[in-house]
Amino acid sequence: MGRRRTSSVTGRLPPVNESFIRTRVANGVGEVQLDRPGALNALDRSMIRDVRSSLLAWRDDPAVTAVLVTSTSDRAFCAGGDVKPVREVALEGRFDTVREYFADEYRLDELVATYPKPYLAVLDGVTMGGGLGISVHGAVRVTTEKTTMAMPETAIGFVPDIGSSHFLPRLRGTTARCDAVGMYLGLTGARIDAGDALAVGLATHYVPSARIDDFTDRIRAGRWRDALDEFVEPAPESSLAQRFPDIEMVFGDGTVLDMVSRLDVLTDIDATWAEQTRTALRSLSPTSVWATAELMRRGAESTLEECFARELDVAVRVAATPDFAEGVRAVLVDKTRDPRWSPAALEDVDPVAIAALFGDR
Ligand code: QUE
Repeated sequence: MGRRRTSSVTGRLPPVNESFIRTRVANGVGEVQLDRPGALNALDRSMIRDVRSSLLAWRDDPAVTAVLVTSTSDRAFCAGGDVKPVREVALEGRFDTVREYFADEYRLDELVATYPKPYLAVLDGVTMGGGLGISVHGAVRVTTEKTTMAMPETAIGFVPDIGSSHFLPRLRGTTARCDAVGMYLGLTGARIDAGDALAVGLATHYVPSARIDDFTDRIRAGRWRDALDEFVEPAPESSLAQRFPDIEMVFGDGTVLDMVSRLDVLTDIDATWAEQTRTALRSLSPTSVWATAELMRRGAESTLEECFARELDVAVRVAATPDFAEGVRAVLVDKTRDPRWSPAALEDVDPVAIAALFGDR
């Protein structure tokens, strides 16, 4: 596993004892380095706890005027929550522990969202799921040509969480109506690049990867505004933006089956994109896809706090479904990528089962 070259100014941060994060404070900047490169910085309970402790201490420390979050991996910022142990615990029926895991994670995300000091995240690599939770809610999200962003949970029989039912429906515009692009990203788990992330507002800045070490050194020297002024370059073009009209037509309203059927029948949308999107939607957990559409619709009219609370209830119930155990097995445990979903088709999902995931009665 490659490691970023040692920073010329600061060197690598000393490890927190027995921890997958490193921290330091210098020149008024509190820095968290995610340091679990072998797991692409997937967030386990200890990381969630340790990052939150640092943020809480720095929030109330007048010597800290800004927070920087980086990674020691040259491949990933953070691939998500560490869901393999969550699967184990769920298979043992220990749903109180499942709930504690997600509650801890969302509490951290909420702290980022309400952080009273400038919060800067450097997303120089894979950034998925929980990785968005500790970045997108902050003020500054810097991308590079190595950034790959996604909310890929429907591929593992889970649902987009970490507050995404608040920010995905609001990507482009502020009306209560659910944004079609957010619906598309949440349902399909589509991977997007820096240009796309900037076009939809998930990212705020672009810096070429080769300049990231100098950029972060400038921030560590206590000069984050200068760093942005000096190193930020224009956003690359977005291929996703070219698809906005198609995405609007397909994902703008209606049920999941309406959306799939529009991919089949609309003749004025890009045929290659329609085919890829149809194949993707048909390969993901049908239950997860239906639950995600409902999460996005409800999230469009909810506060962030309400979204976290709803996501927590839904996440714990989804973790009890066979699709979660099967999806995590197929993608992350055995890596066979051959999940057998139950029910197997979008047409076979029972609306009553989806309502039950939301606690409706
Ligand atoms: C969907 C997900 C995750 C995923 C892949 C998906 C996820 C996650 C990881 C991941 C990746 C590499 C690791 C690891 C976990 O992949 O949440 O431990 O080494 O954490 O399609 O939701």
